[in-house]
Amino acid sequence: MYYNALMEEFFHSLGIPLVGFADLSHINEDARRGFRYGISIALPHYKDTIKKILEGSSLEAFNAVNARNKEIKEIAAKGEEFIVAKGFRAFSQAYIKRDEKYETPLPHKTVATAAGMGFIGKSSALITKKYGPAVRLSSILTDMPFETAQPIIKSHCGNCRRCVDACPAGALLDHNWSIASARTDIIDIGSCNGEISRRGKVYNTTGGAICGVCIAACRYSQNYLTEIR
Ligand code: B12
Ligand code: SF4
Ligand code: SF4
Repeated sequence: MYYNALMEEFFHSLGIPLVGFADLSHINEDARRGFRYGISIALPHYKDTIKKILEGSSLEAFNAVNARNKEIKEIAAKGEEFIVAKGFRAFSQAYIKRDEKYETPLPHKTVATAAGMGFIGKSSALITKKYGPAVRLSSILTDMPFETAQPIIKSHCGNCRRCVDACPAGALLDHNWSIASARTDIIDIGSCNGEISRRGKVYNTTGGAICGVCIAACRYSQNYLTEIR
C-alpha cells in the first residue's frame, strides 16, 4: 500500500501546495539516516515578498521570508508527528543546521529534485514549474512507503541568464546544472555570503540577513507574479 494521497491531503490541509515523493535509495545511507523515502514540501512566498526583494526593501522582505521559513519548519515537524502516529518512523530535516563548510548532509534541494519537484537553476536554487524558485523548502525522511517520482537530473535554464546578470555580487557562474555538477561550478558562496552580510548591516536586521535577488529575478518567479488566478 502507498501513502501518497494521505500525505498530500495532510500537507495541502496545512497550506502546502507542492508535495513530492522521492526514492532515496541511491543516496549515501548515512546522509538519508537509513530511510528509503523522502518527502519534499514547498511553500511559496507571497507575491508581495518577491516584489519587495526586487525593490530592495530588505527589512520587510527579511521579515516576510523569516515568517514563511518558520511556518514551513513547523509544518514539517507536524508531518513527522503525523507519520509516526500512523506507525512508521520519520525524521523532519527542518531544523538541521549547516556545518562550517555551509553544507548539510542531505540538502532539501537534493530531496526535491529526486522527488521530481523541479530542477536546479543557474541561481543554484530549486526551480519549480508553478512558483519558480520563490519557495521555501523542507523535507522529511521516512520508511512510510510511497509511489515515487522520476528524478529530475538536468537544468532547463538553456540560454537564460537573468539571475546571473541580476546578482549584485557576481556570485553566479552561468552554469547549466546536472546531478554531476558541484556547487562550486554554479556559485561562489563566499561572494554570495558577503552580499548577504552587507545587506544585513545596511538594513540592520538581527539574527540573519537575506539577499534573494536571484530568486526574485528568475523568469519563472516573474511568471508566477504575473499569472492570473
Ligand atoms: C548553507 C545554505 C546557504 C549558504 C550556501 C548556499 C548553497 N548553495 O549551498 C548561503 C548562506 C550562501 C545561502 C544563501 C542563500 N540561500 Co540558502 N541554504 C543553505 C542550506 C541551509 C544548506 C544548503 C546545503 O546543504 N548546501 C550544500 C550543497 C552541496 O548543496 P546545495 O547547493 O544546497 O544543493 C545542491 C545539491 O542539492 C545538488 N543536487 C540537486 N539534486 C541532486 C540530486 C543528487 C542525486 C545529488 C547527488 C545532488 C543533487 O545540486 C544543488 C546545487 O549545487 C539550505 C537549507 C537546506 N537544509 O537544504 C538553504 C537553502 C538552499 N537556501 C535557500 C535560500 C532561499 C537562500 C538565499 C536566497 C537566502 C538569502 N539569505 O538571501 C540565498 C541564495 C543563494 C543561492 N543562490 O544559492 C533555500 C533555497 C530555496 C530554493 N528554491 O531552492 C534553502 C533550500 C532554504 C529553504 N529552507 O528553503 N544558503
Ligand atoms: S542571494 Fe544575492 S548575492 Fe547570493 S547569489 Fe543570489 S543574488 Fe547573488
Ligand atoms: S533566471 Fe533563468 S537562468 Fe536563472 S534560474 Fe531562472 S531560468 Fe535559470
